[in-house]
Amino acid sequence: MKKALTIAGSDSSGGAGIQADIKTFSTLGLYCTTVLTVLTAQNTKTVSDIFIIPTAFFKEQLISTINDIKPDIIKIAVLYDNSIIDIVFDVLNPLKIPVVLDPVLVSGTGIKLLKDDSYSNFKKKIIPMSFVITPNIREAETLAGQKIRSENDLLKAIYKIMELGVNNVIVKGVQDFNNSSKIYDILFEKESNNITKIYNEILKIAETHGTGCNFSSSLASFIGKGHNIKDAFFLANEYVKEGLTNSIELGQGIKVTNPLSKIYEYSSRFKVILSLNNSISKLEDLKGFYMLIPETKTNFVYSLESPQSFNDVAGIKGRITNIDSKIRIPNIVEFGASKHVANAVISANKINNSIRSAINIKKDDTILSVCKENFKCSFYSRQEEKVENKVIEGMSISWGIKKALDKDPDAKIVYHDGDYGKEPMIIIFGNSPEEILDKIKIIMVNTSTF
Ligand code: PXL
Repeated sequence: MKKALTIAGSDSSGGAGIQADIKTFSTLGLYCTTVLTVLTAQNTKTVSDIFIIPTAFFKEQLISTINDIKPDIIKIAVLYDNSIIDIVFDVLNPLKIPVVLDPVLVSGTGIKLLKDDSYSNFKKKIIPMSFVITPNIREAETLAGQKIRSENDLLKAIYKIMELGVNNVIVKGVQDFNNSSKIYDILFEKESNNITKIYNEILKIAETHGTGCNFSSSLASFIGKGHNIKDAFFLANEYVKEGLTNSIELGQGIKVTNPLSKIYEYSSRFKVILSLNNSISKLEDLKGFYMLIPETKTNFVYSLESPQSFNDVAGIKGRITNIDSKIRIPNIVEFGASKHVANAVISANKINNSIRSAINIKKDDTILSVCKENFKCSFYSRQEEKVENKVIEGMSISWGIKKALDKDPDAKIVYHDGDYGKEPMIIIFGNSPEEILDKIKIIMVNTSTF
């Protein structure tokens, strides 16, 4: 496993700083060691205080960590003052490990994260020991000591920064000088004289907390894994976009990027499929279950939390059918495989968000009375549905489930009596497929079908 070292500040709100670095390095498969420079007390609106780690302890963290765990890549962000800069230089410069430098000068809310009297030391010692530096446009202006108002200014600023002794410069969040609706990041490579620009949609970049930290730590991850600077630039851009698209509103201030969103999504999808498959094989063993299968057959579904579309609901491709007393279950469980029962769960979840799983079964008098004796039931009548609604595919079910659960939001079973050409049906809801199975067993025992 590749190992990263990040030298950075703590962000108590969890969106930026060391917290962002740990999430990003870990997501991208590197082991992340952390040496803290400052602790910030902050939330999504402001940095209210800052505590500087005592110099001797900062040094102890660094020495202790790297003497044992030798990093493949180093990321440096908040350094705060001269004493920290001197230690970082003295300890790390001789090691010749590639450094990704995120020159964090002030927090998003304007608190200084590098002291004024430390700029020159920072430029003299830290920039020359770095493989790449990743300023945003304001940081680039400060480092180059000039305003950037045109493409020409930008190139001049990049040259000035390179002259400080770093071979690769990435300036983030440049508003296109000819078209204000466009924004780009630019990489300048000294060795090849190559310029690479990546255009991104405007708005998103500047207004989300943690973007800069996630960018530099993902860039460091890809370089640490052996990519060249240009590939790492593209890959980091994609990674940051993903976190931005899924950013979350945590507090009253700006949104926070969520670089773990893909990991959560994949693992949730995997768990849903596993659990549904497990319950389906148990259902297959319930010999009398065929008696509960309606003419139009059965589907069994399980959704992610707060499902929004069919693609958030796993179901059986095809349906559970029976030939006489033999149950046939196709062994393909997929997201998006069910329409009708999936629709029922999507609608039910909007009213009762603990509902994530469902199965449809036959409605006859015996089955219904057992359901009513054992569970809270509600119903809807398809005759009450407006014709305009009936003609839209899939609308009847969402309309009906809403109607039934609005009457009784705690109901776990919803039924309807059918309509012209529509079979009456019972839908059993639950939090999980296991819960649905338990209900099926109770119904089977009480209808003597077990
Ligand atoms: O995003 C820059 C940054 C880095 N590190 C820490 C921060 C901030 C911005 O607020 O607080 C600790």
